Amino acid sequence: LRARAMEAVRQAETEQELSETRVAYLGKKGELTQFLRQMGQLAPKERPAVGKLVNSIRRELEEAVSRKEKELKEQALAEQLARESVDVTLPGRTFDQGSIHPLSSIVEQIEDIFIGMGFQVADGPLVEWDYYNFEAMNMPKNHPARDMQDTFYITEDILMRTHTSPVQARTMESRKGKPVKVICPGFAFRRDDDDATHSHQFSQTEGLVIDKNIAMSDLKGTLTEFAHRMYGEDRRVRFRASYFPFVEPGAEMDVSCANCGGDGCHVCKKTGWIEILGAGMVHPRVLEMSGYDPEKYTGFAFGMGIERVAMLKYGVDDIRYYFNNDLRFLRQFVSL
Ligand code: FA5
Repeated sequence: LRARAMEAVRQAETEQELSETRVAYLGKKGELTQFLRQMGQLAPKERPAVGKLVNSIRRELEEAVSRKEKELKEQALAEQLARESVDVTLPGRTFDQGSIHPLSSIVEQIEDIFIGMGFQVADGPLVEWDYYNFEAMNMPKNHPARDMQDTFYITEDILMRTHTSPVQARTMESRKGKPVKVICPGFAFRRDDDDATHSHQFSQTEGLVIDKNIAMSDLKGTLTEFAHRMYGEDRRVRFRASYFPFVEPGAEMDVSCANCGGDGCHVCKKTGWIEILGAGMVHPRVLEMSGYDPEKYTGFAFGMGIERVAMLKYGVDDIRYYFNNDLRFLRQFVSL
């Protein structure tokens, strides 16, 4: 019995098996316990010796069981540790990381350049009164220049702004006749057909400087400096006379094409130049309507197309890439 019991303990492979073995020999109905119960049937003088023997077997068995129990526990722990161990040499799981959209990055660069020249950043609503979008910009109702900027109307008097110029009038009103030096980046909307260089929703940055003795040379100097800081000192700029009802005189600024270096290619439509903004000296009527005395103050304003600035900077030849959310396009800008 002793040998059988010890062998059973030795062979137990799990704590469950060990516990079953212990019950089988040492439990209330276990073999060894039964044996002790039958002691009454022995002759009285044999009882002490047999009792001693059985008790010593019992102790030995109990010790063997607890040793084995410890052993099995350690083994289970080792197995669990092995199972749960982390292989630090395995390649990590990659996860997609977002990045700044190239247009947002361009806006930040534009803001940095102008803030560096002493400008503040102003803001205005996208849904705008006809008054600020057109009338305060010297385009009364039925003015033919309104046709150049057909828009989406909400009501007869409320529309999606067609340019960032209404922020000029709003800023002048809030400054109440004091000097102004702001840029205002934001969305604009037009009923233009979408193509490689036009979108029905796009972004502009307005600029407005009003003070005493502001001249056309300030406009040219500021915008030339902007182009050099944005594109590099080697890029050339040129100003062409143009017309906008809210400035006099008006101009447009072109930057030499980076794609062909000015020789002419498909990006610049073979001209060597790309137009990025409209500008001019603020019209006296516009100053007057927003509470400034045109005899005392002069100013210049400009409005640049942010997508155009970005296309020129990154050599992108279709504006629609900026809005399609194609990850193959956007991932090229993750380092911005
Ligand atoms: C204007 O919007 C004037 N408000 C700019 C201005 C401001 C002139 C202050 C004088 C003084 P224009 O319509 O040309 O002008 O637009 C300016 C720029 O916005 C364009 O050079 C172009 O880069 C961009 N732009 C205009 N329409 C679109 C369009 N549908 N999609 C993408 N960019 C556009």
